[in-house]
Amino acid sequence: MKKLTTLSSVLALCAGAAAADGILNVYNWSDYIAEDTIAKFEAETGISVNYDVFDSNEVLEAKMLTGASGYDVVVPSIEFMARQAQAGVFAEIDKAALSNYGNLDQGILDIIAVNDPGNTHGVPYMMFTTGIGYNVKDVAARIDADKIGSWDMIFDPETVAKLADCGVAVLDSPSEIMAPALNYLGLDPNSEDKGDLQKATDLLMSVRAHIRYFHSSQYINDLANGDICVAVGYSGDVLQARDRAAEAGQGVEVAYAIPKEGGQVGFDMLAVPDDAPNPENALKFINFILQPQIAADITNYVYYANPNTAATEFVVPEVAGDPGIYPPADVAAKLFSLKPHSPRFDRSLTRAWTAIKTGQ
Ligand code: N2P
Repeated sequence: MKKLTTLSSVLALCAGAAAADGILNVYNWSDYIAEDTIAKFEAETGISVNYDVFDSNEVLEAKMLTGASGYDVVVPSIEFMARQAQAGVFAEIDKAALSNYGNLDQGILDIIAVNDPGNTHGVPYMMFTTGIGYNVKDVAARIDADKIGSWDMIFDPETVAKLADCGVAVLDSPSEIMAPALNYLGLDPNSEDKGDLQKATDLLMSVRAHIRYFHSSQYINDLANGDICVAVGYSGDVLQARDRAAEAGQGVEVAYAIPKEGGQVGFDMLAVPDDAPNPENALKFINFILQPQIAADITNYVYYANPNTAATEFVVPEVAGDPGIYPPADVAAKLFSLKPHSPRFDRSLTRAWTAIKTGQ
């Protein structure tokens, strides 16, 4: 018995040592990976993954700027990653360790390089638009057809007032709501002008009473269950709500619109914190994600477009042909992307956002 105990404790120690070498700590957006991606990575590499989720860049940024997050891979949007990289938060990506890097679309890498010169600090993961998810029947019963799929559903007091009773939700994301508000007013969505920020703040204040809540992931289930009828949300999340509604079979029909006035297109990046405990495993994970079939599996599951050219042939036709996931050229022409904020503008924006949320 004694011997057995000794043997098993030795084995346990070995297993412990192996696990210490074989760990990866991932911090990703909620609802942003296929069901089997992590299991496949663990099976292929023997690395065991701790997987945590967040739903806003601000939450991730606070962790990154504090440091010692313990994460090996995180997923900031490019405009947030750019300034975090400037603060020295991320390691340089060793592209020589990524045999699948060549699968990435060079055109997309070039766009990203505007904010991450040389594509030094991140590898693009998925792309999204920010638009309007809505309950088809509830909305049709309340507003004119020509208002459906317009930012009027959020920013025109008269229109949003008609939707308030069935529930309007807005992302708790200052930059991603202020930008379309500015755009709606005919201003530059990336303006850092104080007067422009005041105009956009006034616009949001004028509709504030009709907004039920600000949250960046709750709307998926609420749309699917018919508990709200409009949400400013992320493309794939709204499309996941559409599927959940259809599966529930309760007659709720959800649709996604990239508003006709234009909306934000964004890029989320795989990045490795400078103090990551397992940086080699981080690169193994990134290289794994860059496999065409793996990237396509994620797109097919979460309804976000990936930047992997070699994955295209594995994206199923319903997804590849969905204009909410792969916007057609005329819609794409109206999309805008966000630039990194200066710290000064960011402070004003945070103050304005608090005022908007509290309605004061
Ligand atoms: C996933 C949201 C990802 C798009 N739920 C926003 N970066």
